[in-house]
Amino acid sequence: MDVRFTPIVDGRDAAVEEHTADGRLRHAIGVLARDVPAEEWASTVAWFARTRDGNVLDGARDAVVALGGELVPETVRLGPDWPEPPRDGHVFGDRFVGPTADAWVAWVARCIEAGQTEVAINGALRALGMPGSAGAVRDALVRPVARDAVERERRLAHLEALLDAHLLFARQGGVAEVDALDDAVFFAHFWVAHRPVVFRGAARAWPAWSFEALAARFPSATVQVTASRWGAWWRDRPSHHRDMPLTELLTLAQEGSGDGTYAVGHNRLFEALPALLDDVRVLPGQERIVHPSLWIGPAGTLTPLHFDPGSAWLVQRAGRKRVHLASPLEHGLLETAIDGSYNSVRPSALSDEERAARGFTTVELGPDDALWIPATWWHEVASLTPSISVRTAGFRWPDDLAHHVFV
Ligand SMILES: O=C(O)CCC(=O)C(=O)O
Repeated sequence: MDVRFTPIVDGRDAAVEEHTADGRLRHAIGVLARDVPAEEWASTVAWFARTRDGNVLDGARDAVVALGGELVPETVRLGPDWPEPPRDGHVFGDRFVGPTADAWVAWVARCIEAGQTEVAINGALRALGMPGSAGAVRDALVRPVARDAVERERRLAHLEALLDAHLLFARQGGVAEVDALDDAVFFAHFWVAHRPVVFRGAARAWPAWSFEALAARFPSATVQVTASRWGAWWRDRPSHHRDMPLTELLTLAQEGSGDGTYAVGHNRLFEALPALLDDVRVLPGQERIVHPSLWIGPAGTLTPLHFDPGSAWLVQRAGRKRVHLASPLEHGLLETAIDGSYNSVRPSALSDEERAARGFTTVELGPDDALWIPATWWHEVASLTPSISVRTAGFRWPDDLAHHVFV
């Protein structure tokens, strides 16, 4: 919409010229000028200012109305001496929310810094459709709160710039692969940088596992599997669980396919098979094994895109898996998040180009390869063949995000 206004002519006299020289009026003109030539606004604003002693912009606003015009806040453009007012809102659920009160307070403080007067700022707020914000001006004048807001805004802009720079970096780097890794290198290059790494052959020295060997070793064990991981299954895990003999699961894993029967992380398999835990060794960065979980399933399992609050090594003990990873800096993925840590995006269903555009990197794990998944990194995991994997935590350094450089 436009500001519609028919300029008056009868107010243009010497007195009007005198008033337009007043700095306050120039502000008023700056506030109101958009599609109408500045001189015409000048005469109108000055004319009304002359007839009223109060807020020049009140007068200007009245003038617009009196003359049958309409002042639409979005079309108001402030003059060059004014900081850009907050305009952008954000989408919250399915609602559009305008700029926050904080943003307005910060803007008022910037206006003061720019030398605008209280009267002019109040007028500008009114013209911008924020008539209730006079309190913000008073706040900004008498309290440090607004200056703090300015500082916060600057800091936020700085952090956003940093985030984008890191994002660029994260996208360029891909996921590193190494054949050897010690604690020091792991700490300096991956833990601190909060970057995943594939450690090829990491579990080569562990006792070998195979479907047949596990079946022979634990012939009477019963394990819990997750059946039918459809919809938001994670909201009610127990209803998707069922018990089955380990030997049956191992046979099914080798002969079947799909996501219908999969022993996933919450299955307490290591509680059922404590002897198996003795075969699990620490990897770089770990001082002991914490939260071990065992994943056994056929080709075709698909763990949807999600992130975990703690870092972990995902170790492939038999078969192959494909993992699509994305950095937590990929803030676009926050828009499609479900229940916080899951996501409706299915990277495996996207084309290579779409995946790259969303910042995904893909790695494949073969027997005894391990992938370090840093806390909060998005990952979707698909098994390409019958598969046995182990996931462990227990790192030497607190897995709290303050220890990573990005936060
Ligand atoms: O292997 C899988 O299917 C999922 C593993 C996973 O999500 C994890 O280790 O965090």
